[in-house]
This record gives sequence, structure tokens and C-alpha cells, in this order.
Amino acid sequence: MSILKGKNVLITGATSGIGKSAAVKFAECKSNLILLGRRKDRLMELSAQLIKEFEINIECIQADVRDFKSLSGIIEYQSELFKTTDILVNNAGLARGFSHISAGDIADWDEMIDTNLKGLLYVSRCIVPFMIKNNSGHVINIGSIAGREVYPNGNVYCATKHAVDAVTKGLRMELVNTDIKVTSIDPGLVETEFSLVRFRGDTEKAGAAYKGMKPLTPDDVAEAIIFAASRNDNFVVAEMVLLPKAQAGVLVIDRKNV
Ligand code: NDP
Ligand code: 8X3
Repeated sequence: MSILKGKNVLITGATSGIGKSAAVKFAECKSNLILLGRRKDRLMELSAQLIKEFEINIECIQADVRDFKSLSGIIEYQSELFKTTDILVNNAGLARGFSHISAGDIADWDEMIDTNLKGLLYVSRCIVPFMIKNNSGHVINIGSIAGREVYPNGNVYCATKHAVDAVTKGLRMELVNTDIKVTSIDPGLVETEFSLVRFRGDTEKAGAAYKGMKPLTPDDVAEAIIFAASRNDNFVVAEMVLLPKAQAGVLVIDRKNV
């Protein structure tokens, strides 16, 4: 898509799932990429593949979105591309555990809040000032259907995604007098490493999330991201809810079709 050619796109959580698919789709549009995640080997492998195939500029940032000090240091001293980020895809996130609040694991709660909410805020705090300075940019937050509905045992994960919804709406209001767009993309079930991470590698529990139904693919979500990113200057995709055909709500899932 020519409107995205040469744009600088920063994607957090680019080592897997939705973030990785988004990186490939932006590369196909000839955007330049800043790929951020903790697993350096995966960043390097993806970047080598995309540079070879699409001849674009790619910068890999091995970083943890929970570490504001290190993020701000990278931006201040290391990366010119950061300062001219056209599109920020705040995608890094995770769920940990699936239990009653009464039995919840405090470390799991902290990790979800620190990553999904505070991490998204930290990256935005680093990048949005440059967008304001340039009076140009697009922040695309990956929320979730879990930011619109809740389900038992999803408590803290749902709370973080509701918080992302609030942050997205507030940021859009704060930037209404600028040329910066703010979008929320809110998927239902997508088959990625999400469930494996949630259940710490327990493949049986992880697989149960998608049992008897066909989930979205990360490429489906990446297509929606590209759609939002490539509208004309006056067209803001404010919010998009993406569902597989067999899902009509966070717990309304037809599990007999596959
Ligand atoms: P994956 O587990 O496949 O990918 C998650 C990505 O987030 C990885 O690249 C991981 O990279 C990165 N990440 C996690 N923690 C950190 C951290 N502290 N610092 C930097 N990067 C981090 O899952 P998905 O692709 O499914 O998840 C992407 C987003 O989509 C999340 O925000 C999730 O909540 C959301 N989502 C997912 C849905 C689903 O059904 N899969 C549905 C709705 C929303 P690394 O470990 O290398 O750092
Ligand atoms: C992930 C979707 O329904 O597993 O955000 O919480 S769900």
C-alpha cells in the first residue's frame, strides 16, 4: 500500500503472534520497522528475513516494556527512528493464570498490570511527545474483547484491557487538536502463543481455548491494523472489534463447527 511506503512503524511485541504478523504486513507495504521485544534471537531472525525480502530499514530493540528507564534511555540516546515514528503499534501484552481473585497469584497480577497497562503507557510516554512535536502520527493500541466484557477468572487480564480502552479514549481526546490519530483494535479469540503463555506452556489447557472452533489468525488482526493505518488523513478508525465467525461475545462461542 503506497500510503505506508517509507513510514516508520514501531511495533512492540514483534517476536510472536499479532505483532510479528503486523511486522510482515507493514514490510510488504515497504514501511520501515522498529521491532521491539525481549527475545533478541527472534527479533534478529525476523528482521533478517524482512530486510532480505523487502529491502526496508529495520531497527531491532531488545527491551522490556515494563522498564521505563531503559526505554527512555534507548529513545534518548540510541534511536533516530524512534523520534520520527509515524505509527506506534502498542501490541506487547499477555495474560497469566486463570483463577478466582480469592486465589489469584500476586506476581501474575503484577506482570499483567505492568505489561499491558503500564508498559503501554511507558512506550506511549516515550513516543507521543515526538509525534506532538512533529504534529503527525498514529497510535494503534491492541486492546481486546476482554476490554469490553469480562469473564470469570479473567479478572485482572480483563481489568488491564478495560484500562487500555480508557487510555486509548483519553489519548484520542487529548490529541483531538493535532494531526495524530488514535485507534483501538479489539480482537476476540486469536490463535497465537497467548494461551501457551497464559498457562505457562501447558498445551492441553492452552488448546482448550480454541477447542471446537476456528479462531482468528494473527494475519487477520494484522490486516485490520493495516486498514486502520492506511486511511486518508481525515479518516480515523477509532475502534474495531474483530471476531471469528463462531464467537459472538467473550463467552458466547459455538464450539461444534470444527
Ligand atoms: P503472543 O504471546 O503470541 O505475543 C505477545 C508478544 O508480546 C510477544 O512478542 C512478546 O515478546 C511481547 N511481550 C510480552 N511481554 C513483554 C514485555 N514485558 N516487554 C516487551 N514485549 C513483551 O500473543 P498475541 O500476539 O496474541 O498478543 C499480542 C496482543 O494481543 C496482546 O496485547 C494481547 O493481550 C492481545 N490480544 C490477544 C488475543 C488473543 O486471543 N491471542 C485477543 C485479544 C487481544 P517477548 O516475549 O519476546 O518480549
Ligand atoms: C484475549 C481474548 O477472550 O482470551 O484478549 O481474553 S480472551
